[in-house]
Amino acid sequence: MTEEKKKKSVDLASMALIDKASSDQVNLVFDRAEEMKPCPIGLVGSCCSNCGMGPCRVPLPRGKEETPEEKRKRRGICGATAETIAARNFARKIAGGAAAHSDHGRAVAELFLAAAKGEAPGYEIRDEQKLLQLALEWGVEIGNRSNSEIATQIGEKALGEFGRQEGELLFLRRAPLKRQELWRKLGVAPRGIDREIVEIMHRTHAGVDQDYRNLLQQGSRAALADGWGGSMIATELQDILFGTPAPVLSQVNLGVLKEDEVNIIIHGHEPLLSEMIVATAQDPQMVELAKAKGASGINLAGICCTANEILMRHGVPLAGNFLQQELALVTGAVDAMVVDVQCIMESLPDIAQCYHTKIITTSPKDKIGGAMHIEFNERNAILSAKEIVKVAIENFPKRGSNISIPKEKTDLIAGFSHETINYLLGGLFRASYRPLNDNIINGRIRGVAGVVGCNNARTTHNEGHIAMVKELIKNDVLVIQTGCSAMASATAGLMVPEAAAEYAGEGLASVCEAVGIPPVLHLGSCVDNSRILMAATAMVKDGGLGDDISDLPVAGAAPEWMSEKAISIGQYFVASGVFTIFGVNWPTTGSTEVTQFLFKDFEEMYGGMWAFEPDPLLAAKLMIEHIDKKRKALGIDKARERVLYDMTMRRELE
Ligand code: NFS
Repeated sequence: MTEEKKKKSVDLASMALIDKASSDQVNLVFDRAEEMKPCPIGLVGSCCSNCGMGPCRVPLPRGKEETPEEKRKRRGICGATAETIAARNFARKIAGGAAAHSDHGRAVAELFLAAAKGEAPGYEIRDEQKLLQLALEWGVEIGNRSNSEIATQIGEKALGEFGRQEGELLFLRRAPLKRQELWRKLGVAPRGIDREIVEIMHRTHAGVDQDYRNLLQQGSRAALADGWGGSMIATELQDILFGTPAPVLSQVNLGVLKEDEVNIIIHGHEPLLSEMIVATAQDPQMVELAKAKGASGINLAGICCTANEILMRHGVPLAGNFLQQELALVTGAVDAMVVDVQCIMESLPDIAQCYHTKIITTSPKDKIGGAMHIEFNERNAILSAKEIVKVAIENFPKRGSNISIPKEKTDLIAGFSHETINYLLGGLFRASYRPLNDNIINGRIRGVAGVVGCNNARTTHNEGHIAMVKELIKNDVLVIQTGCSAMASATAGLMVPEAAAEYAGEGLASVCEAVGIPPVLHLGSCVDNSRILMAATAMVKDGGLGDDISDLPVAGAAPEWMSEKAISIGQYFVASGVFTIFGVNWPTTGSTEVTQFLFKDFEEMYGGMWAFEPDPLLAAKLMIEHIDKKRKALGIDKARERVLYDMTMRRELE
């Protein structure tokens, strides 16, 4: 299928707004993707711009076998081979992704520490139990100490993880023992979070590490520092500070915007300020002010991972995922869009000019030309939040008449933290993963798949996520999700308990019905992929499914990935032992050796490996095959055959 003929989205609300944008003469990400083709050399990792002699291009010769002589000559000016160039580019993507997640983790740790010391008014410890658990885990004395003293020491320890020079990250000890030993043996157990990222930047500088294997191993080390470091710190401390998510009912899609209320969209990633905006929007004074301006209230909605954070903890509805951020403005009904960091399109202020929306940046790390800047000050967060909400309210009367809010909105249940899954499956008195493991062993649940990641304008919005997830649950694979992928499934109605009967295979449906959960569980934002690592570890520890993550009948996927963060996530999934498949395109195909190393050799080293398949149904098939391979190795394949036999027999009887 050619790019031009591809549908832009499978979502009706998005399609209607794409049409509206075209009649409003607004240029969208979808138009830009059509106008600009990807550079075919950069796309496959064969372009190097790491020094001033390049950019050097080292593409594979087209349509013919390369002679050894030609291959020997396929180098950059500095002499770097196509392998080194592809591996350097890949490692730098990991560094970018790990840096983004981890800098988010650092910001949370800094706020956590300030809150513990009483220097961040408005923030307090919401989950005391989790605070104490972490204290026990990290060897922080509890005794008669106050929460504030304990949290101060935890905050200091957490911050120390970023600048740690020696030893290993504290959270590595959470992983199955066998995995920890493997990391040590392979020399990829991360020392400090910042250190591993800096080392990638050093080793990928011209003329440093010129062995692709060695580069990609450092890639694993930095990625593990993300998953078991920066991201896990973000998740854990956010839970302690803002509360650990529990199941909550909400709605998703652009239809959550309201014609008669002040609409504020919170977009970005760190829930630090957005937590305060949620509180401020409920402030009676603010609601009065909104009414004085002719609105009947204040309506908050989220985009991207900030949306997931405030959905998980407060039930704030989701306006949409990455490719819907511009479309939200096209409704003409957004009075302010507040952004912090990551996945924010620079086109927003330009589009906002066609309507009345105020785009408000809040982070000193993320300013955008044409946007208004109200800096978030954690020492006075309530004041920042009030100022922002006021700007939105004042802007409400300026709405034009060119307004169109789509009808589409779908119910979803979110809030499945690792702790909630434990509780829901095991019950209050016996919280454990035992029932999940038992149902995997008896074959009702075939396995578990983590489907995560972004949207990508090079492929039809949401199509890959929804098709893959439906195929997996149809085949009795329980799906756990985060990020924009979770939002895609939610719009398709897959995150309500009723979806089990409609879309899931008989085995999975029977378990979901008994427990009262949807067949697709929303675990949160992209830093919350650390919850997936914890869930996998809990499955190993509960027993019966091998003694390492690589033994589990599980798989991971990002069918519409686009960001460097997704590459970092994929690499830490793989290095943790998970078969991980990406769609859209693959950034190392310019080097057969590098691709082979990631796809094949990694399996021997880590038990998990990368794969690439743009067709979501074929990708789901590969995931199921991997799950079945693991079932067979565990000796539980027969159980499933019996379950299937039962089903067939029942059908014959009917
Ligand atoms: Ni994840 Fe979340 Fe979405 Fe991709 Fe961006 S919002 S951190 S990077 S686009 S899933």
